[in-house]
Amino acid sequence: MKHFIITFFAIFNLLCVSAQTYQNPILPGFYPDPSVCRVGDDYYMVNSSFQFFPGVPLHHSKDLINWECIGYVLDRPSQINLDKAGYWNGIYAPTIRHHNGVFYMITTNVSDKGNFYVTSTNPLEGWSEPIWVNQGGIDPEIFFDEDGKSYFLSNGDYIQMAEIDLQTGELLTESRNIWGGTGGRYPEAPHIYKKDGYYYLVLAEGGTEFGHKVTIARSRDIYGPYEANPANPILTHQKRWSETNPIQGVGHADFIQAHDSSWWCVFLGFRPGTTGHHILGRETFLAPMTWEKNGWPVINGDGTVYEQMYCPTLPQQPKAALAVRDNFDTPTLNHTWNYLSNPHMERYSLTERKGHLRLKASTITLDSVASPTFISRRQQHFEFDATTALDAAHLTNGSQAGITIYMSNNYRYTLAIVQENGEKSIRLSYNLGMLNHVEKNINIKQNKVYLRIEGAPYNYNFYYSTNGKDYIHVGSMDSKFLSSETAGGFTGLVIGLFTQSNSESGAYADFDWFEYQPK
Ligand code: 6LW
Repeated sequence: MKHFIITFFAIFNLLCVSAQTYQNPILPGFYPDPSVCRVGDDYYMVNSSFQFFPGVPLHHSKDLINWECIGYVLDRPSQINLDKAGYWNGIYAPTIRHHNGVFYMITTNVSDKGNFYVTSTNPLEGWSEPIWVNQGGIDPEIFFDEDGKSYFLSNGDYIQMAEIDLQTGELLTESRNIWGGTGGRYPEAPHIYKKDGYYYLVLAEGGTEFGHKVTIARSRDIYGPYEANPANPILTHQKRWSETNPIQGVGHADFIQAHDSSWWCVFLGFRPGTTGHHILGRETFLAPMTWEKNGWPVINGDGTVYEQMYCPTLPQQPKAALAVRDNFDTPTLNHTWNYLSNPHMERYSLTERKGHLRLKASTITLDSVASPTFISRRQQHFEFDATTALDAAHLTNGSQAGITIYMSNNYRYTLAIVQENGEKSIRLSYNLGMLNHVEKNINIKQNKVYLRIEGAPYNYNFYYSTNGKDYIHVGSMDSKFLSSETAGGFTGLVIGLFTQSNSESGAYADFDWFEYQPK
């Protein structure tokens, strides 16, 4: 019996050690440039958001693995001017920190006055107006030293730093160059951590593509000189053994010591599939870290990470899965949804027809970098069904309403119900840079239609239905033409619902529900 028990526990232990403990990415879909902070055993994470409103999604977790979106940091126009911000512009990489009971979110609006920060004592109650900082570059952070001084860092050709007055945002010293990295292009995403008498300065280098990496240097003086880790880069998939890793382009890391003293880092990466084209944007990943006897950190053993992770974690506290269907019966849209640029809120209504989202068309179309009538959610899975039911009875000639898989004002596939000369049709079209084409037009008599985009591994399939049961295939389109490699930009694909018109004729459509079902 004793032997049996020992054998049983040995096998049990083996199974535990070799069991997968979590899945990367921890935030799938377009969630780039992560930064994380801890308050007791609560973790908060922010990501860049570019031309989308509200700006800077804020997630909360108890275990660093399971996250829930609890709102957005920049949720009112006075904090975020996105005028003409396309998918290369708007809000770049943010940093989040908690210091003396106050949260700081520090970022850049490249479509406005550059670097700024906002503060909050309770993120659920909102954040301050922006405090602008007169230092150029991007990827800013504030480092709070133990002696009470605070420093503002950002990148240029070098990482530059100045002491800052936290109340006013005024720089108290000249900005000085402190480190330029190890020679990779685009030294950026600087973060300083103080540990065992050293200032550790962590950077991203190589640019946010396949050559991306994380490097680190240290100094006993915050201004340097910084000594580079001989083992740099500490995280990269630009290695031969990472050639076939589904995760590529890892970099832009932020470190965090958990409440059980373990160390972790969050960082971005992307999953290009076998075609070398990524469509889900840059996503957020997590890896364990250790500090070695020589005083340098090591990320997941050899600076390589995987989708399936096998390491001890904090006790996990899974979050409830997001509802597949949104019936539009809440007083406000939930946190899944984002607008483009600064939305014209009078064109959106959840109250004028109960249980429906009314989208009122304007002449600002999906081709514009202004704000069309449009709401979107991120594509977070390679395979999914996104379906919506809408009533198009109040379209007018020259207007349309529908669903789109959207990378930018120049790159998207759209399935819409269109009205022209009093006739309605289902129209599938593509916009790929200078290639703009109506692929199919199918006349219909009904006002109530169901539109579906199916995400398949390498393409999208488009369907419509007039009874909600029988879906008719309209066409297929290759997903790689919407990828970041083809379309450019810093974002990822989103699925949007929209209306637009060629005149201000009062056209609108009522969306009854929307479903996003991963497969
Ligand atoms: C981000 C910066 C970057 O701020 O792209 O290429 C910017 N690197 O780190 C947008 O993600």
